[in-house]
Amino acid sequence: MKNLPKISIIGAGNVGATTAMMITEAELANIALFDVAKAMAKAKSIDMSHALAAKSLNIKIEPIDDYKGISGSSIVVVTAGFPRKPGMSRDDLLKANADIIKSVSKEIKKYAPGAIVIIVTNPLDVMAYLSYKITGFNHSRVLGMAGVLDSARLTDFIAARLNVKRSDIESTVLGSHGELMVPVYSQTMLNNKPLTDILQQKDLDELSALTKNAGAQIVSLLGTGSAYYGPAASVFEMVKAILLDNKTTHCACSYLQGEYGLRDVYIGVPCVLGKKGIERVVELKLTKPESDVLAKSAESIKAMIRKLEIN
Ligand code: TXD
Repeated sequence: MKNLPKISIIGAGNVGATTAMMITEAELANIALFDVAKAMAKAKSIDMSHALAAKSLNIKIEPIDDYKGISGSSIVVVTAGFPRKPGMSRDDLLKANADIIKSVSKEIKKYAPGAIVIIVTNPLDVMAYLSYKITGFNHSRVLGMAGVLDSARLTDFIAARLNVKRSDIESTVLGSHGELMVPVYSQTMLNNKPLTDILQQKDLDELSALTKNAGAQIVSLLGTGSAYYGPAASVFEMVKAILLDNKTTHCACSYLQGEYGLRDVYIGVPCVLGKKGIERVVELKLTKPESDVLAKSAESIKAMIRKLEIN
């Protein structure tokens, strides 16, 4: 097997397993896969190993039975938890998933103290904060995935709307992963031209509504479970930037210490990703309405954090 970095994925459900497949297909890292449903994690690992064999790839996916198996990981991706059911908001998952994130974070602290942690479990911003508190890791090593996905969704809607290439678009979506996400059109570019110069406010509002509703639309169409190809591809992009030390900018859920006028909260902002995890937060110039929504978004995250009584 190839001598590559090790990534552990906690939660071998839809997002976790799809992420494992994408990372190994790209020959980025060997994977250790853990789930409370141990037989399921084992079954998926075996099946994915067969897929890798079919593609003649010498990458390892191994199921692990306990948390000792995560030791030596460069990155731990946490997707363990319950997904939304139709009609549920991301916040409805708060208490149930907080218990899971608490216990998983304790194990990461114990067995992978040098790892970078990428939280995926919803409600994302709150779970990232909780993991930061429980692991006690430097905030640069605990981040959440949502902005890459929300930006990708916006990109897809813009490309369809304007009939242009996705690769010519660079979207920026900040804020919480939910109703209060903040698409920043002054910083969303089509061939380096801001979208505010291309579309009317009414069109931009429509794009925002589509982006905000994208997750719920998939939940309601699926009937059980929530989106996973888009989420897994978004985790993959973050993992790649970190492992390859790309120092590229991605919207990610990061701890803020005064940036954007916000403090002691995890929220989606543009971040430079590299081998340290979040190398730095990029401060964009926002319009007053944009920064107002961002502040509101931070308030709603803080209100949920208070409900958990972490400190
Ligand atoms: O943008 C984003 N951040 C998101 C977040 C996009 C998509 C999904 N989002 C959230 O990720 C979703 O709302 C859930 O909270 C998680 C995982 O979503 P997924 O679709 O992968 O859910 P599954 O398929 O139900 O998988 C979750 C797995 C499942 O196999 C459980 O057995 C396992 O988590 N699980 C655990 N594993 C380890 N340890 C514990 N304690 C545990 N509890 C459940």
